[in-house]
Amino acid sequence: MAKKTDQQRKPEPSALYICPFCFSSVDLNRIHHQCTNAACTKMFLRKLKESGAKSDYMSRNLEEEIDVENSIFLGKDPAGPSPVTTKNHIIRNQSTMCDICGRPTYRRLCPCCHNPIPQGAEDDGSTVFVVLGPKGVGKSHYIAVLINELRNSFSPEFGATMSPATDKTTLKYRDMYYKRLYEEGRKLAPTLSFEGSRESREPMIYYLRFLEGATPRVYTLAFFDTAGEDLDSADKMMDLNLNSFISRASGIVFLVDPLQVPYIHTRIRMDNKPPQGKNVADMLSNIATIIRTNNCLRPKDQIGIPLAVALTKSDVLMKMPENDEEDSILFGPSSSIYIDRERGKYDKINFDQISAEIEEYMRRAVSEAFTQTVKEFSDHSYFAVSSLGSNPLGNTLTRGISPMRVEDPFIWLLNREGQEERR
Ligand SMILES: Nc1nc2c(ncn2[C@@H]2O[C@H](COP(=O)(O)OP(=O)(O)O)[C@@H](O)[C@H]2O)c(=O)[nH]1
Ligand SMILES: [Mg+2]
Ligand SMILES: [Zn+2]
Ligand SMILES: [Zn+2]
Repeated sequence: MAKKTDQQRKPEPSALYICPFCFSSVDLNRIHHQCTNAACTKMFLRKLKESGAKSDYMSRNLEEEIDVENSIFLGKDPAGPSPVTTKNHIIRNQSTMCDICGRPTYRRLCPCCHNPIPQGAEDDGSTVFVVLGPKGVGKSHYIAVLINELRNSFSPEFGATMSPATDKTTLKYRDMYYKRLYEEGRKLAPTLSFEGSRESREPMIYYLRFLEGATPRVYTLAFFDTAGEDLDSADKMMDLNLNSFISRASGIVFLVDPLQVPYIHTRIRMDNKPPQGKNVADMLSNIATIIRTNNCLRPKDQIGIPLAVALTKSDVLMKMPENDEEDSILFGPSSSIYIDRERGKYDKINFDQISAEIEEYMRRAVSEAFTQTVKEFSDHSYFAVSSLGSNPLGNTLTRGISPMRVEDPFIWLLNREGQEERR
């Protein structure tokens, strides 16, 4: 069947794709497919039944076949009472043609977890960005606001579109973040540890498509909202399999909460300060160790994954100082964070200026050990962000949500070396 061979899009042999859902390294020549022809599953099940052979895919419901791989990925027993089932027949023989109706299939699946592989994966791969930081640093609020900003502000500005990869992402974002924050105007609740909740392990995945220019690009953004305590030790990260996620990331946003930094904590005057936090240099150092171990680097080797270090809750550092002590830890009126970046392009000058200022600020206020650890990442930059724009006093966000510079780290990450500038 010469026709069939023509239809098969043969990716380069080296076209390995990191699945952002299960972090498997996938050979794009050996993936699974799904047929969108609604009749195929029924036909497949009928054939199975008629043959009398025992099959792992046979469900009680003759409309849907069992998705063994996705069941296992979600921690469900495929042979148990409630496996994951699908109305769309899955083809596991690497062919791009449906083995039931013979038509080409357009839906590509990761062979390990059966989550989708987007068009363009062979050219652009998956660009998995992770947001990390200790408990209470503001990760959940940052992710929630960032997704909203990327969709509604960044995308129109840069000629991109951002869409959720799966319905699960849509639901998770809406139910766990958007509703509470934007509709009910309440703060988010603390995130559960992965040890306790398996479902939460699944990241929210979005496709960011830049359609303009000669070569349209698609980035896969994976937002993985960890509970800070999961990052407390290298052992724990290994246990929870966070290590492969972090080690294979295309970029890391490491968040630092100024209010948890002892030097700032003791000097700033404000209500409801969070308690002082653990040493952030140790935490970043744990992350560096994990990456080196996983990527077979030696202890002194520099790490190639771009690292954006972002100071969260910057709104608290933008007030008028009440005394000299406070003056020493606040951003003065001449701070570069007040200078707007130029819209619609990567404003390198603006980012470099801010980075230099925040690095010096962190060297002084956090520690020299911290800024030294940051230098173990060959490509790094510093940022200051605020997700809410003001300090919430109770659980209700009475002053609304007015984010500041949350998208900066992403604009920087999307413009790393080897990546063409967007405009
Ligand atoms: N002032 C200020 N406080 C924030 C901001 N974002 C988060 N917070 C506060 O930090 C707390 C912890 O945030 P959360 O996102 O749950 O932290 P996580 O544990 O890292 O996920 C929130 O309950 C807020 O009180 C911000 O942009 N500005
Ligand atoms: Mg959280
Ligand atoms: Zn079919
Ligand atoms: Zn997968």
